[in-house]
Amino acid sequence: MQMTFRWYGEGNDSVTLDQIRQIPGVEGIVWALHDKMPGEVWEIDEIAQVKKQLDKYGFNMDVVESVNVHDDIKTAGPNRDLYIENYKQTLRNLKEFGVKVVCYNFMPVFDWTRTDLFHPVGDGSTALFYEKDKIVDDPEEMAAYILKNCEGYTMPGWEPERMAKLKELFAMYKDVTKEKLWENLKYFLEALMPVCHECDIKMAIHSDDPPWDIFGLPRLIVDEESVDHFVKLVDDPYNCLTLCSGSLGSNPKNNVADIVRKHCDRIAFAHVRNVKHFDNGDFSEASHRDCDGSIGILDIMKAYHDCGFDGYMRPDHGRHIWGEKCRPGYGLYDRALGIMYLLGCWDSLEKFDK
Ligand SMILES: [Mn+2]
Repeated sequence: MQMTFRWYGEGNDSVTLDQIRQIPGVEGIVWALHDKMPGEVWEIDEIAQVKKQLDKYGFNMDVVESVNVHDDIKTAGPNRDLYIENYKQTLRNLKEFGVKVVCYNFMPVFDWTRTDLFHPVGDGSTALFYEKDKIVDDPEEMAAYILKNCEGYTMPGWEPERMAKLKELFAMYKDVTKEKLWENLKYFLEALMPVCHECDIKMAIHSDDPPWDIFGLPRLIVDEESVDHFVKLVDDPYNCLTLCSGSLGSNPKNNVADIVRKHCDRIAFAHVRNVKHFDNGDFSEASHRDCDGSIGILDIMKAYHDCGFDGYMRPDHGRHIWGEKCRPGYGLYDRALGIMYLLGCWDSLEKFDK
């Protein structure tokens, strides 16, 4: 297992590489070109700038999160082949820098969704929170809330320009049923696989967050059955998963450790975080410690260890603690604590569970 840390880039993150270097065990930075719109080619000179920044600290840039997929690809729109060609070119350019895994998602309209970005946890810290009854029929209200509360950061998938076109986006997806979305995903991946082989880059889809349909929009990667379907849809070792324990674990019916055991060979990138379920279907993000949440972090880590997982891992969202001002979910302190917890689990397993 190789531990990584997500970083939003110079001038775009309250956390610095200098700080990340002081967290034990971090080998690579999970990065992206955040100024790029979906569908644009990531150019060599732009990638080279990030490489230069990471090289200074000895971090690898093996994992990209995310190269976003254009809506024309998700909806089979008129320019989908053009955008797929652009995506292939981006993969070829990333290969020049040794990139091994590209995380992406195939969620319609919205990326991850929460109803409160700074919900009190009860100990003076705050965390991302999802109140089921608030996600009913007004996506614009929710988008306005997210934009107002993101501490001045642009959140991937929630760019103000994109949210301004919400009605248009919903219209684009009007006829995209779940079956059609699966078909469009298959078309996209089948087109990319030869380039992935040529470049030795794994495409790793992120689980949908939350793992159920919202505002009438279909969501694909939501449970064990859909993960089974996904790996068979394009049965290729380069067609992989970013298995996000927090996303899948938001549904109490999902047993994430079971999914890890079943599909470990197709998990290229592991997001590990904890979620606390409430009886009414709401959930709160929690510290990485097993007993602070509901999804069984220890079982998940043991499953990865038992399977000999040698892919990339990162702590996922953290709480906002010690008064830190940061991008929601992406502060330094709680994610650093998360890493120490995950590495503590891993080191113990390595030593005592051979
Ligand atoms: Mn995740």
